[in-house]
Amino acid sequence: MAKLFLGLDSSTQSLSAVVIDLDTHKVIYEKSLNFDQSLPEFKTRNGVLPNRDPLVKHSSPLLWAAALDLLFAQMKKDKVALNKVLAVSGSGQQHGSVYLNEKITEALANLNPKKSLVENLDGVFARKTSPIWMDSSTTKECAEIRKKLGGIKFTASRTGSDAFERFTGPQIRKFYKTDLKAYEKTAHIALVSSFMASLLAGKIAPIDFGDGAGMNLMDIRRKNWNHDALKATAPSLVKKLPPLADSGKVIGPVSSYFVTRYGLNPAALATAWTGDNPASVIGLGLVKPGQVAISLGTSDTFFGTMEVCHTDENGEGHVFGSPTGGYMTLICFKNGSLAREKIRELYKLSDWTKFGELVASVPVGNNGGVLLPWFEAEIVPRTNKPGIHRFDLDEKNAAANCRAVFEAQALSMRLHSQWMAVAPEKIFATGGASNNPQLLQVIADVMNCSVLRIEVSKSAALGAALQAAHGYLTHNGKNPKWDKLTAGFTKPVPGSEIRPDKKAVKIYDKLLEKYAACESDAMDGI
Ligand code: XUL
Repeated sequence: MAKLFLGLDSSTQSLSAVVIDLDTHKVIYEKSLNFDQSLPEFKTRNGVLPNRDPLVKHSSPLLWAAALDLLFAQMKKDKVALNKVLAVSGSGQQHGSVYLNEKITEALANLNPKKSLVENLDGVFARKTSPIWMDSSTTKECAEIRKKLGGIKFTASRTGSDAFERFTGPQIRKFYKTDLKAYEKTAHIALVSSFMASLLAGKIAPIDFGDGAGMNLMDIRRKNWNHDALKATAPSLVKKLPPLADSGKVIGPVSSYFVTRYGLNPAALATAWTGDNPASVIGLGLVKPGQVAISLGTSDTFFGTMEVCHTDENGEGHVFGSPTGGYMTLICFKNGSLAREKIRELYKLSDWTKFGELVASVPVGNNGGVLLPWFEAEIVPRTNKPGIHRFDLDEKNAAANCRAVFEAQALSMRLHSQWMAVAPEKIFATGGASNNPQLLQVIADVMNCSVLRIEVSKSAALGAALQAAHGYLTHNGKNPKWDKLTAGFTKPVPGSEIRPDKKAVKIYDKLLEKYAACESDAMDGI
């Protein structure tokens, strides 16, 4: 008999579903729903609401709820055997927060299947919009929290990360400071992940250790709310937060809303969701310490698993709880595909093949030319002032600028991942830009290790489905092993291994120093 598990991923631009069959270890269904296209009435652009302030990036929690209805309707239409699903889990874009008033508990318990989720949620929000991870408007609040916690090093060693603009704590503090009345009316604060899990479970869901670590509020080692951090953030905060829990922990049966409306198995279990990055760790099969992956998407992320908690003294990288029990590290470079695409646009290149040809036409190391492509405020290195900085690089030379954006991104990855003290043996590359061989070659040469492509278009949703399976089995007294559970779902693309070139490695070892100096120079000037 099929053993089906459903994983959902509520990301910045889309909601995705992956259904796996644990009997055959196969993905049997995948679907993605783009917010801008499927729900234009919410008026988002790339999943974000327009705002005059370029540092403010919000989205709408109702949009995410509407997308959940649409995706379930689509699964029903596509005849997915929802009646055979044993458990549902999910992941969400990290850090984003949802502010709910005291009506939410009752609304969740009584979701009326004759109405849409949007109608059911009428009047439950204490704040209409949700700040998301792209928001960088809380520099002041970060400084206040960091100061109260004793500086960068201590903030990072307690909460897993320094105070970051997009992290939930600083966002909550800004809300408390700028709209005290609405803050006081807030009975529950959820993350995107726990908000979506609450809809599925029909009750307030816990926040898991993976996503909870992205708030600057959780004690990273003890995995409970840190009272100093709560105090430094806003008053009465502990009352507004749900409990913390293991990723994938069973909350209870799914809400009857999804059973009646879409035919979901009434015995299906709703489990705690996690963040998209922790979920991707599972989806990419990084279940053993020391395994590293890079996800080349809108932003680029560099992450891996870690047994013992080790935090970044400089406060650039993050440590989150891993759904596999230990820890995961993450460094997020905001200007990933965003910068690559901007350079492509700037030099009017019709496609990536042409871009790649130009990259290949310039010698490794770009004759010492360095570009800092911070089209948007950058997370690593941290700067709130977008800007394009060129060193020994002619703006008019399209080929050199194409090569420079790839080299800058790889060098930045190397420079800013040193604190992890993990020399990766192999890097698994995923995400849209991972099918760009020139980019992967630059990364292999800069990092001095092989890069292999993994083709999982929906690694977070797949990770979420596997998390549902793990939660279900654990709940039923089994002791599932992550390596066995994930086996077969993610394999490197045959023949995709790109090995480092010894000569290039040497050139980049040297260029790294210059790159680091250029970064400090640019940061000083900001
Ligand atoms: C991680 C981060 C992003 C979002 C993207 O810290 O901000 O990777 O999780 O959804």
